[in-house]
Amino acid sequence: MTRRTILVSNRLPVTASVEDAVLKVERSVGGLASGLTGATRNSHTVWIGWAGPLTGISRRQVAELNAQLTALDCVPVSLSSREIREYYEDVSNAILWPLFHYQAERLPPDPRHWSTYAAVNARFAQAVADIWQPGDEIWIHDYQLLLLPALLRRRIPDARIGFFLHIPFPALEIFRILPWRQEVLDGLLGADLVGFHTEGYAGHFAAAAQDLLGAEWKPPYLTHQDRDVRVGAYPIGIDAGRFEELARRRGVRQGAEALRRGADVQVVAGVDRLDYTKGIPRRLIAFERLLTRHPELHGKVQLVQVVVPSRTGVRTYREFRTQVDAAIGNINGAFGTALWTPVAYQYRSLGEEELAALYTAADVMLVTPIRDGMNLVAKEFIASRVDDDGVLVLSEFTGAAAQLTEALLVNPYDVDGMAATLYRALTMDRDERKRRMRALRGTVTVQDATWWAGTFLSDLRSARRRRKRWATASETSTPEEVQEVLERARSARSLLLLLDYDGTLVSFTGRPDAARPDTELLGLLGQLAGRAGTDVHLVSGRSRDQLAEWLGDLPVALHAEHGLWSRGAGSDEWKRQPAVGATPYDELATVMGRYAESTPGSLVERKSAGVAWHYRMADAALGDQQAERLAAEMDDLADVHGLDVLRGDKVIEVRPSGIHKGLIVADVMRHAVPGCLVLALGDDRTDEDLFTALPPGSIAIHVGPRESLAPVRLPDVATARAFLRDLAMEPPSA
Ligand code: ADQ
Repeated sequence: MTRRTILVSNRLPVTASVEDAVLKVERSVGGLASGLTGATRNSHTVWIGWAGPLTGISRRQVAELNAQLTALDCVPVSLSSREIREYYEDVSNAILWPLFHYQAERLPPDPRHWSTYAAVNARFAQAVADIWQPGDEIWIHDYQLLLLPALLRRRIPDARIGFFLHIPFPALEIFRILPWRQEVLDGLLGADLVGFHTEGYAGHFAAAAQDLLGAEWKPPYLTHQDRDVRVGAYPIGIDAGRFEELARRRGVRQGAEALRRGADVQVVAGVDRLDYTKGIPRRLIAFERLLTRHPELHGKVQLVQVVVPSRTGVRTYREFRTQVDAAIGNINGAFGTALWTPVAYQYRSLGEEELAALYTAADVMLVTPIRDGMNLVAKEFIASRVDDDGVLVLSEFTGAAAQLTEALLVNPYDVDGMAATLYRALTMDRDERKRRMRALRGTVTVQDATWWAGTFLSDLRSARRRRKRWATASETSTPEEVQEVLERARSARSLLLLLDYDGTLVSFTGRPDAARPDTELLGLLGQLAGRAGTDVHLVSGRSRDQLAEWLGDLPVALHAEHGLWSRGAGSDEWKRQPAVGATPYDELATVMGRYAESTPGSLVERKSAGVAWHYRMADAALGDQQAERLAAEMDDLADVHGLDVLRGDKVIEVRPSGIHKGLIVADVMRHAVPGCLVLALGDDRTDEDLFTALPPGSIAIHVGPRESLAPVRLPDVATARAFLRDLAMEPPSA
């Protein structure tokens, strides 16, 4: 049976209309839908949600609608108009939406109708349970369905359930305001994976679960009531290829020309849903400030502000519209001339070509929400700029700001600053514009909708199911599972391999220096490093000298002493991990020196990270006694300097604390191609640190019989090498 992905969201992704008494239902395109098309190639997607208000539809047409929805793999959940008012407008849009966007003062004085919200969530649970079959995975979306994961967990304990929040998850002090905060946390913790746009939101959620429920947080898992819930950041992407294609169309290019009306006027664009979170009023003040400060720009710049009507059923949204209309009227009244309208305002939804024309016409795109989960407009603008030009001015309070760091970031509450940044954007030289836009395009085109959905679903499939469940030796992965991983790795556009050495690539030998790489291994590593789009990193506990001697001629990056030292592929220069504190060598050596002098046969060894005192050759009783005293003395020093005191076999070693293989991951990722797939292989306890530090969507493979948190397991070194050989070889042509 093929696996199905059941998507659940408030609205179905369809647009229904009745034209000339004929009912038309079309699947609407959007980030989620297009991302899934790419990410679920081997599974089948079913969508559950509300079909929309469809007022005036006849009874016959309702039956027709249902038939058409079925043909599109959509399952409608019907909601009464009272339910829509109370669940959707009163709770979702008038309580959860403002609060999660830090607008606590917009909450109604007496928040009500939670029971309707809960009842509608239960209705959705019923609809999902009705169609769920073993093997199906469930992916729930957004703030209207916060209770659904737990409701479903109770009905179908075995289901794989993922949840993604499209809006911010606020800081604890804001979230605590919600009268139903406990219910919301309990609801979300019914999932196996809870995803957010940014690490910041994920951290807020974890903090709330710890503080309000007493959950335990060991990233990436929250543990509560004996269940593990994976939590992570999955920044949503867009169908970038679609916008590139639109931007190249002739009609779009002509539309852009018409908007620019000659080269003399610079176009500043704003495109938003009409929502108080999008920061339109402050943006308008900033534009006005620009015109006041720079009279030379009069007649030379125009703000094209397009606003799509939204939530017209909610009172505050209607009031907000009046406010925006008035502000625009004031600017045009104060500055406009017969030949120049400073703000061209359109209150309507644009077609995709019109939208692409505006994006490509804009010299500057102003995206200045006071809070925004991600903001897709910023990404659509970037994807449309096939000319590598245009400047993005972006609010630091959007999720996008965490990703689009080459934009000009602004604090939308600092109106003066925003006006100054807008001026900077309008006067930026061509080289800087292009350099920034090229970098932005790299992010948006790689971390696109397919990447987003693929990463989320892959983590959902591999999320840990039971508390502290360590896979045992008998549970090696099936050939199908290994094949699936291999396919994923093969089809990744860029691949980053993090490989442990001893026990993973070579078997253990009696003497450590006998584990020298054989010709076959050297050939295999060379082949992997030569594979298109592939970077190979060796991460080992061995010393720099040993790794350099054995593997230094290969084009692979080396990480020695559990990540304390790193050198790039093809470089001879080792760099010390900056996160690890300095070693107070002299102080340690002085203290240990005293012990060496008073304990005949013992000696002090200075290592690259620490200092060790060896007493194997000393009198056994005296050595043990001295070791006790030295260790106690070192414990005091350790507290002061942040050191670890390791009591080994006839040796006391002291080194900076916090050295582990996971340390290198952040550093390696900073230099990696955005969106690359990370695949790590390791065999022992030190590799578990590496696995835990991997970014979301990575693949961790454990080699050998030990226990491990890695979801994929290979029995031994020979199988690990065979796996890497398969990866290095071109896939057999179909
Ligand atoms: P939204 O709040 O709706 O989404 P956003 O991400 O900007 O905000 O998406 C708006 C969409 O509407 C864009 O695709 C844009 O093209 C379109 N749009 C806006 N104005 C338009 C107009 N005048 N005509 C036609 N189309 C228009 C929520 C969260 C966001 C998060 C998304 C996805 O609030 O933070 O990025 O979900 O997770």
